[in-house]
Amino acid sequence: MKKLIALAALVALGAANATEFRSSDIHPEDYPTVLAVRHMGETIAKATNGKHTVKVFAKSALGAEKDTIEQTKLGALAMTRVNVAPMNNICPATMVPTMPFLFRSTEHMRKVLDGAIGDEILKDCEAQGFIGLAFYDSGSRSIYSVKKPVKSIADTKGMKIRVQQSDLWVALMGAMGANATPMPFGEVYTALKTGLVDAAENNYPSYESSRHFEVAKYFNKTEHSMAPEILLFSKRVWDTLPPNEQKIIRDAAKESVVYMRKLWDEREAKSLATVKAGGAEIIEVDKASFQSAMKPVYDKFLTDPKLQAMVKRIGEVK
Ligand code: BDP
Repeated sequence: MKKLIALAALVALGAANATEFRSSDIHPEDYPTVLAVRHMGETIAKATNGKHTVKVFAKSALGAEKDTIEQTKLGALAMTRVNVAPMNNICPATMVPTMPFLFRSTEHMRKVLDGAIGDEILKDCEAQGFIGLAFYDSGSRSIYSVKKPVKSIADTKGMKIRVQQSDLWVALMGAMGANATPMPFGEVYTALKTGLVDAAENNYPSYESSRHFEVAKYFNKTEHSMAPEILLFSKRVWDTLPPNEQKIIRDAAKESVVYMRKLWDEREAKSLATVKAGGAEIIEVDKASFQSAMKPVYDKFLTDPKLQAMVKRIGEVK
């Protein structure tokens, strides 16, 4: 059934002269990722004299990330903006920028993802049916907890922590002594509130926009991963487009990164102020205690020499 629907959508796409590319996002309308894809759509509309437009469906209107990834692969959806985490099991190179304590700073992360390494990771998704268009910032992720603060790795022992749907993420929390519970983002608020999990982890803007800070007031600055966002285009739809239009889309995506980063920096500062005013406590953490426990995660997931070399190259980017 799913396949049939996808096929019908493809036929419709092929037949139509002007195309509205549908793109999904789990975040609300005013979130930097949503605004950036909209901006990219405007660039595409201008460059194609209105032939192609992008319509962004925010707030999980088209489903959770795992589902929209699947729809994009089938061609039922032209685009999806997701975190790299739910791509970890599908496209191995996306594990690299997810790895704990990999990037030294925001500048380091941006430089790596803007360069050859970033392009190699995007390209790696092609064999799985996705055109990787761009990475967007997602800041760094920290653990936020309901009942008690986390000051060092001793405190995460036995904690039930929600993670994104990725085996790597389950292992990452395992290395902290925690029990990972993978679930879609939209279910986390209730899971925290009902005690299904003791904690979750994310950046300031997501902690704020999801109102998770209302139920988990300790924001513990573990800053354990800078797993970026990724913008994916359906290869099935892509292959129906002429090269000049593909180029317009690629360029518009890259250009939207600049726009997104400006919004991101503003939003991080604004979100921090909002959660503090809402009662969140920002906790300083013994980061080294977490950092030194992460070797098993690298050993287990980065067995491919190509990916190991990539980590080394990232370290060398100044
Ligand atoms: C946010 C990402 C979003 C993820 C979410 C999560 O922007 O793509 O779905 O985290 O934790 O930071 O699921």
